[in-house]
Amino acid sequence: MTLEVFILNGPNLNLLGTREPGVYGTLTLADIEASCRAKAAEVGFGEVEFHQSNHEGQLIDWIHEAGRRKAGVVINPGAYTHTSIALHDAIKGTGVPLIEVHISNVHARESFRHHSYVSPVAAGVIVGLGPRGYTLALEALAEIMSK
Ligand code: CA2
Repeated sequence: MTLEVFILNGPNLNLLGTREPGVYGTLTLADIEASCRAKAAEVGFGEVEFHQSNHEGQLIDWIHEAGRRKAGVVINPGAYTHTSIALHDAIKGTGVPLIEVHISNVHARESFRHHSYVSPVAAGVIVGLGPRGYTLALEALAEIMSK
């Protein structure tokens, strides 16, 4: 069976590489997509859907689609991490295997970034390792999904 992964990015992550390099580094989302596609192929994913949206409902629709297709999900939910019960419910309701990624160390930042609605329904969380978090998440997800 072909392993499939959805790599989802939430609000403002389309701005990566253009501002706040001290917090988010200099790589663009297109750079991250390229390294994710290479890593996904290396660890055995036959299909990759890579998306970004500034809209909560669109992210939820992609999680539902991943669920229907029995795909795994790597998600950086951006600020929706800290606000979205709807995202929590979508992940719980579909049962998708999911890894949450944050480029910055949210725990070393403002207190409003310390709580995540996604973490309790994620298989794992990678925080503060920069864009490398995405490829580490793909390695872990491939292992989880092949069990
Ligand atoms: O560290 C992360 O990956 C975050 O998910 C990024 C979100 C933030 O709200 C989370 O607390 C942590 C923000 C993404 C905004 O990205 C920008 C990139 C460049 C310039 C401005 C924003």
